[in-house]
Amino acid sequence: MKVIALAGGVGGAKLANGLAQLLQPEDFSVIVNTGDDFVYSGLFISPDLDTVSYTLAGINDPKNGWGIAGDTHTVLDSLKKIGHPVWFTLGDRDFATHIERTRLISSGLLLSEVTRILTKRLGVAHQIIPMTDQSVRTQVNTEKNGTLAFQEYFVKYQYQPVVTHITFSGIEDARLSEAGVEKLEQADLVVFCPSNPFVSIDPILAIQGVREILHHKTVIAVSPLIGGKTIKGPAAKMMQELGYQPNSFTIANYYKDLIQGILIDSRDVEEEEAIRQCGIISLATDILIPDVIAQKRLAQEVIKFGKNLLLRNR
Ligand code: FO1
Repeated sequence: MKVIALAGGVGGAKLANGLAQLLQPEDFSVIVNTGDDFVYSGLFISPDLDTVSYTLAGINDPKNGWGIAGDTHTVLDSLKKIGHPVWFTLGDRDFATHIERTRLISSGLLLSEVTRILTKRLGVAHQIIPMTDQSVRTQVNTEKNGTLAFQEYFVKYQYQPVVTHITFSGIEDARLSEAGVEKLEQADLVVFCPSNPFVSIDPILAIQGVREILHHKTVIAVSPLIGGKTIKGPAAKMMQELGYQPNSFTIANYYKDLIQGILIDSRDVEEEEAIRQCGIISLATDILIPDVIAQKRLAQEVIKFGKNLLLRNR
């Protein structure tokens, strides 16, 4: 069975890591959101691509989920001392990734080619694919702070501004990367990772042609919410601000034209009936995956659930 995951940052990386532990590189790849990308001090930063890459390489910082474990901050501290504005934490080894990515992009390579080179150098066997080689930038429109670039909203303002709507600048001209088209078309099972639906999965789904491919696939999602709260990040807060009830039923309903199944947490078992009434099959299990053992266990359940749905769809 060939599986492809759609992922954002930390939550997505964790499930992708579990799947990568169980499936061979030819049977599993990940398409990653690049709407969070930005240029910081002239460097091309791809936070979600790096979070997924570092996690699959086993070098991610286990406390934050992003960045590299044990990284030092000499460059950042020195920048601060000489007056450089510092609102985004970059470790020294992480800086090396951004410098090299920027060099390779400036030499004319596509982001997907650069990602292939960088992940290979990290020893990642599975393919990590940026959603597009074109520039798409997530813009968060807020009640009091106007339009913010995603990292400004997320890191500089600590996702405190109230969100009114979200847009993906450049999306009209974006195309799924070549590797993305190939892997998505080959896939038997597509998994939406437990990532923020509005700012991690939606940018991927907004790319021309993606929804059309998915309409012919068996697709399952893993909820990013437990007991109405986000495991990490602003998904629940955003849902409330955008007029949704923050729960796993809302997630199922939000994806209902694309998914056939959803994994929710056992603590949300009472939402199963409402999910069933949307025509979606649910599986209630433990979806909290803080470590590799838990990531592998959930990935096993995802694969088994997906196989059952594939058999039903035949
Ligand atoms: N998240 C933060 O909350 N604060 C940071 O300073 C920060 C730095 C950072 C550096 C590199 C990287 O790859 C990710 C980083 N993140 C940071 C995480 C990132 O902003 C978010 O995880 C994603 O963009 C949302 O998926």
